[in-house]
Amino acid sequence: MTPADLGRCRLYGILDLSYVESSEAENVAEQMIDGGVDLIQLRAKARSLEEIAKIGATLHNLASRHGVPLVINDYPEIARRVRAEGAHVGQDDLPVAAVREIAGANCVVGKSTHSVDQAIRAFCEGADYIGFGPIFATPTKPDYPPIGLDEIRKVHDAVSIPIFCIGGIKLENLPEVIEAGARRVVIVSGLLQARDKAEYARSAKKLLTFVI
Ligand code: TZP
Ligand code: MG
Repeated sequence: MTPADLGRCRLYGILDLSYVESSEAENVAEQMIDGGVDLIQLRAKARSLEEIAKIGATLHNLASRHGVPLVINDYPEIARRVRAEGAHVGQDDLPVAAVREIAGANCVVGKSTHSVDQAIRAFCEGADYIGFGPIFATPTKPDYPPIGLDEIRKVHDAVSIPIFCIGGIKLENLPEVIEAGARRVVIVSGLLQARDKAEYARSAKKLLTFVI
């Protein structure tokens, strides 16, 4: 995946295994792809490395058949092993250059940021994209205070890599997130808990498609 490909991504779906049984991961990823997510991340906070690598390989197989890039959260070594297109890390993980070294030069590297200052630092560190949030309070990342909508414009003025707003974003509040300046978003629980996940993604994508 090139930076230009990344720039075309609007809807980032995270397959978070705290919402999805491992046995359902492939099926859910298929629904996300059907709904038009531009990127999929595998996020697995309490699973063994072997299990994450196994699911990662299955998802990569599926996603690459559909031309959808796969990103592995937290484990650049697994990103390399399953030939994922991206590796994503947080503030407490290795620096971007070290992640790139492990994941491989062809892997894009994303970083979670929780303030405009952190976003600037991730940009200077060489991240290919950032997550920016939580915008709203969210049970998916409960210990982080929400940033609020007002910072969205500030972060877009401050850094020029793709910014994916994240945290508590649902179909219901997506219009106001876009209105506040977001061009790209990540949706986790809203999508994974939707009765019809493909339709949910499709609706979100439609709202994002017309954003300049
Ligand atoms: N980073 C910042 S907020 C968040 C992460 C991983 C969780 C987003 O999940 P949800 O369910 O869309 O609020
Ligand atoms: Mg991490």
